[in-house]
Amino acid sequence: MAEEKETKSIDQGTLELIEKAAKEGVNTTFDRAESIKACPIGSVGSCCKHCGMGPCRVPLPKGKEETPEDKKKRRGVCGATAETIAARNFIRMIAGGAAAHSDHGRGVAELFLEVAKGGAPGYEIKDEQKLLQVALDLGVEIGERSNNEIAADIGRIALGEYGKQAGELITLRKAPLKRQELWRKLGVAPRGIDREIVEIMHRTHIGVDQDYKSLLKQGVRTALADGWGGSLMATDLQDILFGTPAPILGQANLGVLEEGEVNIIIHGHEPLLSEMIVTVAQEPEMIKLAKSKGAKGINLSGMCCTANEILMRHGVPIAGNFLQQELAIVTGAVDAMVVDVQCIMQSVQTVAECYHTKIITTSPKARIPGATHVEFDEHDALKSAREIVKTAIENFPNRKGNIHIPDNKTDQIAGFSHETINYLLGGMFRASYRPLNDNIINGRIRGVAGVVGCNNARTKHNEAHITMVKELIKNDVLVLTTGCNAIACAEAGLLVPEAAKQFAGKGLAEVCETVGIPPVLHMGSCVDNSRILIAATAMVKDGGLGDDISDLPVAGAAPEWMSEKAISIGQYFVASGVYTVFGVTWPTTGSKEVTDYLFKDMEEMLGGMWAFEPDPIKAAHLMIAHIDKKRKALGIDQARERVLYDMDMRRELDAV
Ligand code: SF4
Ligand code: MSK
Repeated sequence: MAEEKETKSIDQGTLELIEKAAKEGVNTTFDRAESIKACPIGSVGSCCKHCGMGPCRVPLPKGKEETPEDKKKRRGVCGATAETIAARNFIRMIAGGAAAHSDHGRGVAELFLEVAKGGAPGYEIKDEQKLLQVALDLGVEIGERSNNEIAADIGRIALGEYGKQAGELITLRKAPLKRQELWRKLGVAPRGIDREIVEIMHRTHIGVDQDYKSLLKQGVRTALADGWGGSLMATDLQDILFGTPAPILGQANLGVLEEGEVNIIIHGHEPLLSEMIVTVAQEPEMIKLAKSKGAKGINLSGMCCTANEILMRHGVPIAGNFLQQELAIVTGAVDAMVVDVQCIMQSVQTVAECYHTKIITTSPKARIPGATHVEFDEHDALKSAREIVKTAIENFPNRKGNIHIPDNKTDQIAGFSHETINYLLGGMFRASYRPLNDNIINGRIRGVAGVVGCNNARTKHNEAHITMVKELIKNDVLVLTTGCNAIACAEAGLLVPEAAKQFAGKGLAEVCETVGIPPVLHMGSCVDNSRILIAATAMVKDGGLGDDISDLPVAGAAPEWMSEKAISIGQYFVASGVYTVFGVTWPTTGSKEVTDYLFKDMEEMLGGMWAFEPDPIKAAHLMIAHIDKKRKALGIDQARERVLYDMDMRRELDAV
């Protein structure tokens, strides 16, 4: 039993709850990952189901190299080749991911416009400085106009970017100039966000685009529309509405649940309603109501990226990441789990039925049969939030008594937005990335890695995340993190300044100690990967490390990815010039040509490329090798040796 447990997570509390679920006969994703074998076609070929003549499977020949004759036969009923099928499937993943991020961004833009027009009571513009910055970015007149007038123009322009038909996205201008020129030259500068996503769906319909290179190019254009468009605007507008994150202390892991309090978990991705729930949960009448039901108070916590959003701005603790969502309910202490969109397992409802937990869906786009639905009304968000909090409180007396909350939680410092890093490194009056660049040039920091992405039930929970991040920081690579990787790092105690001394290499530890930062910087949720793009751009602009993102000693990774959003994120990192390594599995192994194009040719085109390596130590060393390659190209690979010269060596040099 002990051996079996160890294969499922590196986290003690998670293992305890997997065992509790098993004892109580509750089926979880960990069980299903064992009983449902992944369809083998993913690793031995490709499969298309884009029309009623299929599904068409085009497997690789068994146990031998593919010959040109084999290749001719590897076609669907319509004649589509294995390459076309692999590329179509890959970019449909990008379309799915970009749609999810961008629809999130659209929702924020719609609310933003309502707030500016005074139609969304309870919300206000919290960050005036960022409002003005975004106004400048989008070319909105500032003058003597009120914040609401400026915001209304920003909201209208942002919404327009989704449906724009021609030209290019305004926010592409935030990228380094050389990068923008490259995108234009290659014809991959996105026009409108929705247009690029729709075009993928059109091109991948039977009988349309049947050239894998052309298909993959549209994948690049759409991913750029996500990273530098929809996601970036979601981050910017959320910062204006809810405040730009600054370093804040919080806690993480299932141990943040409180047995004596009404536990409400906010799960999903959009902070629009959860911001209001944070406010309402602190209202004296709500606390009084909770006490009248026998609870000591109300304990709010988060799950997945909604968790990251409310942690970054309010210090609300995080109960767990993707693979811990069912287990939180298995504690028996969750009175309500409030969900919006993305990464919510449908099985939270079936698990909840074994306990007393109420699953409350809130988005008209995401319903779950059996769940309670309280639709988020942005025109009266406080009312929706109060109804939800009340539902949770009323449910507190229904607990069944079989409660077990693991005793594990860790401290974490989150809130490292681009603006914060700028300020922390350079100070209020000379905010800049100069000290970071200087420390990269002098070799104390070897490079920077963005490590992000999901959990995947096909691998041991959090193991690859933590193994990779520890290996990187041990080798003096500063890690920027978002999403479920950030939560894994928090749970492993890597998001506190003391972690630098314990886990980081000497150079990185020295810098972290001087600035007072952890060696792993939590930058937010999945849409906040745009913050990493902006940080990379700031490094380029500060000088000394080349004139494009592809010149920087940086790399990206998603060691436990599973969602289509991760593929879109990976592709926009690659298209921005970043070497990006994914773990677990790779979706185009059914076609050598398509895989080679992504893994090799893209570097020539874009300066960034994909790689696949499921072993997290090997993957970390692929990233370090890339970082070293870039250091060499910049001529800063010898910097370390320079500082090691002692007096004798200097005298020797003088004598020459
Ligand atoms: Fe088969 Fe072609 Fe239809 Fe795909 S589009 S299912 S390859 S016939
Ligand atoms: S929540 S997309 S499992 S990171 Fe953003 Fe985690 Fe991946 Fe969802």
